[in-house]
Amino acid sequence: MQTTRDFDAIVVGAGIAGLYATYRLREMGLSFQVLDAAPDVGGTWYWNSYPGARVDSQSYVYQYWFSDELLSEWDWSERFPAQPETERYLNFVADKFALRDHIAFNTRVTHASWDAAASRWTIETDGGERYSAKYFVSCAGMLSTPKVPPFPDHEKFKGAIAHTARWPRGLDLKGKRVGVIGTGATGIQVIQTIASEVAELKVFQRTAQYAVRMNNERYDAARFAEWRAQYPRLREHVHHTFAGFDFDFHLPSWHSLTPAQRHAELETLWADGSLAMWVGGFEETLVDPAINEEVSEFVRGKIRAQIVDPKVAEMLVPRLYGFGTYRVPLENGYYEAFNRDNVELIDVRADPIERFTDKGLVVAGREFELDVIILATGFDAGTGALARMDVCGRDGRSLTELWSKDIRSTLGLQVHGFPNLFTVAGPLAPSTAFCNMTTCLQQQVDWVANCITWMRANGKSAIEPTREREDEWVRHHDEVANATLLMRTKSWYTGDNIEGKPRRLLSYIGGVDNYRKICDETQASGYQGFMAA
Ligand code: NA7
Repeated sequence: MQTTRDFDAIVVGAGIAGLYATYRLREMGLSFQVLDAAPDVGGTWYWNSYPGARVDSQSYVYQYWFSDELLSEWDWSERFPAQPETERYLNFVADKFALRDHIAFNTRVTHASWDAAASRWTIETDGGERYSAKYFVSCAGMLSTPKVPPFPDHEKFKGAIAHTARWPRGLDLKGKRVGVIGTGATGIQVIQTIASEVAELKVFQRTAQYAVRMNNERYDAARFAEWRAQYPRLREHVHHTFAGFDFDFHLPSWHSLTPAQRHAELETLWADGSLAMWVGGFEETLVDPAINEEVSEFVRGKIRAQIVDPKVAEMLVPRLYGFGTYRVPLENGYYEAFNRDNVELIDVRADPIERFTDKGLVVAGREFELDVIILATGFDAGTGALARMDVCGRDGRSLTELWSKDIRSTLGLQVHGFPNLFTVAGPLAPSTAFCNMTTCLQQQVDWVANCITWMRANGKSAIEPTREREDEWVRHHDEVANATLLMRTKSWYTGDNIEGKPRRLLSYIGGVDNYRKICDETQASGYQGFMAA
């Protein structure tokens, strides 16, 4: 007979959030088990090992703050570190704090159900293990379920097909004929990195992007020491900005400046070469269509200036949506890659990819012969990972079914009808898209850990938001979202990249500072709006 192992908590995921949850739960003296489908720690930074993968947050704010010793021991080598360095960092943290002992790798959750009589979750895995736990903490990531478009005759292709989010380590692209499908933040990083090493690169673009030129910098010990000296300020400050970075919307109102002054401010933002161009300049860019169009035109000019062939330039200039209403990628040589003779841009908006063949793929009747097809086609964001776990809450309600009709949550942290399920980086929190991830993930894990501590101190065995509180949060979330231009654009932000997914801005856009205050108030009020028994 199958045995069930009992714990206080089951944590899913050993990425940035999961590792921190492991640390916190152990400090609290809980018995727990962490489960991760990957063979090692890292989450996003394990799976996305494609060429050119890099953090778009400044390294000095993309890290853990919980240990002074850790902060004093780890030096970042760049302003925007590449994937191998970030993965090394997470391994360093896991080893330093002996976190691996708590993690079962190569283990995927296949089912979880709430037993109301026992006030416990039963959790099953693909290896046939069965666990029982009071608390079910998902740290499964908001961009962790790859989207693989159903291209006809996919299986016929005789070369290699690689999704960026399941990158086969060791895949050698040198001298190969490579096709990249997708030009989001990921595709851009791949394309600019491999263009000079492959024989031929065919880029299949459906939607052009407003990519901002990254201003990366290598840090030597002296330069990095300047940042380390700022850690006490930074660790506090990131929780008080709009998007969890060191910068914030800081400019005066657009209309209070002359056109020349605005232009000068945009040039300064551009020169900074970071996401400050997006969530650190003029706040009105995200809400006022006329201002947004002016900023968009400024960025279009920057893009055009980098491309030699005017026809190619016009293909790469976005027009269908405004700047910042879709995740702004940072680039380092992306546009210049299209000036190379071995790189060709193919528009697949008017003429979508028809099918794969044994030799490559077909667009508008033309067959492109390829050795490798790279799918940089994104994710089922926000809800994908949890929706695939077959989570059944109170009275047998299914989270998968709920979210297939209406994506709801309370603060992105809990869902009505699912007691003791904690959804770190769940939908309707800033962490899906509008946050420097380490800021929000640590804040959310802290919220969960504090909630469990409170439950234990107050003899509560189950907690969940009331229906009314959830309605209120969803209403507030929608009000804030609808006041922005984001809802006008179709992308993974709104669930539009996945057929049949209900449309809602997946990420809370009321600001990290504001969100944190609401979370803190909820905690300070003794979880008002939540039922705890
Ligand atoms: P994204 O931003 O969702 O980009 C996916 C890209 O793939 C995008 O250009 C899509 O075009 C394209 N795509 C998806 N399906 C197809 C089909 N069927 N045909 C052609 N092109 C297609 O994912 P990323 O991985 O780049 O980035 C996700 C986040 O990770 C990023 O925002 C960062 O926060 C980190 P579309 O735009 O749908 O026309």
